Amino acid sequence: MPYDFKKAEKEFREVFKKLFKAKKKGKKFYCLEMFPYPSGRLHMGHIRNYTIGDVVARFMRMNGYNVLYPMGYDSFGLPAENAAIQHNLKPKIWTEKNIQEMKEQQIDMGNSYEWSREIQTHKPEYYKWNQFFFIKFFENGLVYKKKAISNFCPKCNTVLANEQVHDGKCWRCKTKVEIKHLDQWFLRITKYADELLNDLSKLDWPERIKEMQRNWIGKSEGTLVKFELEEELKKALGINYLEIFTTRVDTIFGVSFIAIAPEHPLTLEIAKIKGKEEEIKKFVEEIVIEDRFERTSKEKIKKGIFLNAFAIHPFTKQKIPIYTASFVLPDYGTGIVMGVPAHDKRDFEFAKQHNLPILFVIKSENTEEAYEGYGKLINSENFTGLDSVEAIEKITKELEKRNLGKKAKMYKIRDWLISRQRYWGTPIPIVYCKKCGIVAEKIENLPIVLPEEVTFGKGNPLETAEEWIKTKCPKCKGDARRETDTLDTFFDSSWYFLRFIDPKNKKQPFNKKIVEKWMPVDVYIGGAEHATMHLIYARFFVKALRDLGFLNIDEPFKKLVTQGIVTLGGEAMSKSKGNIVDPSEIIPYFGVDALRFFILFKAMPEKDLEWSNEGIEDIKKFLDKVLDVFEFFKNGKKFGNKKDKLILAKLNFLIEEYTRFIKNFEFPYALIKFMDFIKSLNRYKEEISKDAFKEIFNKISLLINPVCPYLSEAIWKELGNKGYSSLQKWPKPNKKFMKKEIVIEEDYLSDLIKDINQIKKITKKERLEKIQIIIADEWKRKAVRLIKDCKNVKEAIEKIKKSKYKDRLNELMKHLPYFIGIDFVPTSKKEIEILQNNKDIIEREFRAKVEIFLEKDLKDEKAKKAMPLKPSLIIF
Ligand code: ANZ
Ligand code: ZN
Repeated sequence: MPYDFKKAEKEFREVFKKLFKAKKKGKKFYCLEMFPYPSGRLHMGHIRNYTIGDVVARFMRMNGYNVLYPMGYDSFGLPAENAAIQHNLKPKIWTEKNIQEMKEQQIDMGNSYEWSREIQTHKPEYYKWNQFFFIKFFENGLVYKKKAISNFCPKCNTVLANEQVHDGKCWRCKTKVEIKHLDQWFLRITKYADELLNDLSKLDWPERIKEMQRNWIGKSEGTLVKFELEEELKKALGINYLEIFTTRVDTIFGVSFIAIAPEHPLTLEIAKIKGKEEEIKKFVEEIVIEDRFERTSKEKIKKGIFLNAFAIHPFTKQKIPIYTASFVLPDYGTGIVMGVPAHDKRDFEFAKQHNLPILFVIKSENTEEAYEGYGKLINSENFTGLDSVEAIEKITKELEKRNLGKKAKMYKIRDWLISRQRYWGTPIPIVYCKKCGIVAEKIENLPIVLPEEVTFGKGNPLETAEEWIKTKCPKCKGDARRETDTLDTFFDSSWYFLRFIDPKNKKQPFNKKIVEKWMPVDVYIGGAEHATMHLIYARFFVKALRDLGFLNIDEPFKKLVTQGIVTLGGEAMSKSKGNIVDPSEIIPYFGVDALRFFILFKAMPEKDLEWSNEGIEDIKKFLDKVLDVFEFFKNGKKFGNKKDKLILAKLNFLIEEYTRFIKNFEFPYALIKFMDFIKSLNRYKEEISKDAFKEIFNKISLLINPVCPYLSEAIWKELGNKGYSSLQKWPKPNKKFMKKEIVIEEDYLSDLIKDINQIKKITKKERLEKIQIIIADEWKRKAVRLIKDCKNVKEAIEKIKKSKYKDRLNELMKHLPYFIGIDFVPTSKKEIEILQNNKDIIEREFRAKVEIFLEKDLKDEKAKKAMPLKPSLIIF
């Protein structure tokens, strides 16, 4: 009988909605998924994310933990505003309708969320605290306003943070970004660069994600070197040196030019002195609009202009020409570099263009191109002959002695640009007063609520809310105007996990004590695309809030699981590729449980998951089979008990292994074990007693709960149990039943049946007539016993080579990995006995005749392939 999943879903959906609550006491476990942007519909990526999370939450809850498992919506953001423009819908209405739809789908999925903690970031109750934090940051110098070269997306009509520019394009709409000079608000994330970097080592995160953060923070250790200016410039500029940052001070004897960033204030000043003002002004205008990515790429031709100026080499005292060049960025290092054409590709191209000397100072075979590696110094006065690493140290020391340089650390990470010229976000709680200047709102005036009466379509809609903009200065009560920029929505998602802990607090963003009890998040599950933005911002927020006294932890997310993407035809599902499988079209056919099972079974969480309709169909059939066996038990009149011992042993081994796999996030392995067990149960169902059956289904309904919550509850109820399986204790294996010698026979048999099926599939035989099973010789058993405790195949081979079996290594190679770590190798007599006992089962399974041979009794080449526990098989 097929499982009536629709009935179960209907019944328990309403139960799950209200069943789960974190308790006041007990060992805490905070399980969190990255909350979604309410686009309106769940896609497979969401489903995967939430299924993994729910397995963890349910498993930990059943294992006695006090689980906090909330859900909410990251509901500010551009799409709502674009919808407003396109469909003439208010962002709030559009957003809240989407949340409603998405939430219904999430409830369908049967997740064990505590819905009463739900957060929606567009609600004033929430964003009030964004404003509160903004003011606290402002008061403590962590937020500031400055005119800056900003990345501007012409399509989204707003500025973007550096992190939101990918390869020179807008992260959201892929439009090429433009560069603009604008007044913007920044969060001083750079203050925490070192700590953000160092604390990565404390985190149980995928190494890949940590590496991306390390690169993003981009710590670089090198040397600051002062190049003395020529006399004329010293006088005119009032400074004596140009300071450069280099990681390769070992190449200092190869310097043939110095280059200053076009936007660097010194560029124009020197140009003025040297009568090149007009030319340089034009050049700067041209360069400033190019993006960072192109400017620094090694492929692009580098533009530059000689400034008619010179500096003096700190060692050789030679005159070095000073240029301005596009590849030098104004906001990294000192914005000035020393050019070493022989050892830097960009400098090499630049030197060729400008006819500058290319002097090799690190030994290299090939002088046709730049050699960027380390090596032995040449042409470097006293330092000649040293190795790069040693030279860097010695040259830096020498410069220090002469007061011309010092060791230095630089970071690539820039302060986080948080202001956006858009409507659907948190209003920045700042007013501009003619008398007092930039003034933060008073805390008691919060929230500054987003006005509803605005006009969309051109520029920042908030600028059209004239009545709202007009306000009084909190300091002097005089006329003032509100800031019309809103906060980047990444601000909202940088602390939502703290609000979930204390979501209804009206007096504070959250209570410190309660937050300290629940934080950090024990497992955080989400997409790897958040490796830099969200996952750096949230870490920064926690550190900043710690320093302002709001909490006392250093890191928000102890363990991070980044799930792989869902693909179809090997490519990520996407609208543009037209290869989307919509969960809402899958669920009515196969049910929530089958979808969840399939997603967990098909791939390890971190790996990409290829969608397959046949795959989910198979899972559906499997779940029906579980129900078939269950029906058999419920309706059965006559039960045997010959296999009780065996099946109870198997059940308890399953509990042990399945639990271990789930704990380690190895869901596919857990589910393979589960499926194997059901196969055995089905095979022996006629010889299992009613009591054993009852015990088995009680345990099964619990084991399957995290994966298939609806099926779990349905079975639990049918068994006549009270309450809900979701709230029961996780089963423990009973050692009393776990006897290896009982299951070895059954394991042997199921492996053998699997192997026969495999061969049947490979040889494409519809029906089998005869199966010959050939048992391995006794000497192979001795050899295998010799290597079974080896750590790996390599070690096993070494061991055989040293034994008396060294000449027969080839004959032992088949299935060698299978024997590593195996705990029991039966004699050939025992194997024959097992086969004789179960011959009829195999014959029934394949409706074919079974013949059993000893390896030495059969002349066939295939017979030689027989190994202990892995007989050779010949089928007809
Ligand atoms: C001389 C030199 C010789 C360099 C050589 C490299 C190789 P990271 O590792 O990224 O920190 N640099 C410094 N400031 C720069 C700026 N504002 N814009 C563009 N490039 C800048 O790289 C440091 C290196 O990047 C520095 O070391 C400098 O070039 C360049 F054979 O100095 B090097
Ligand atoms: Zn004022």
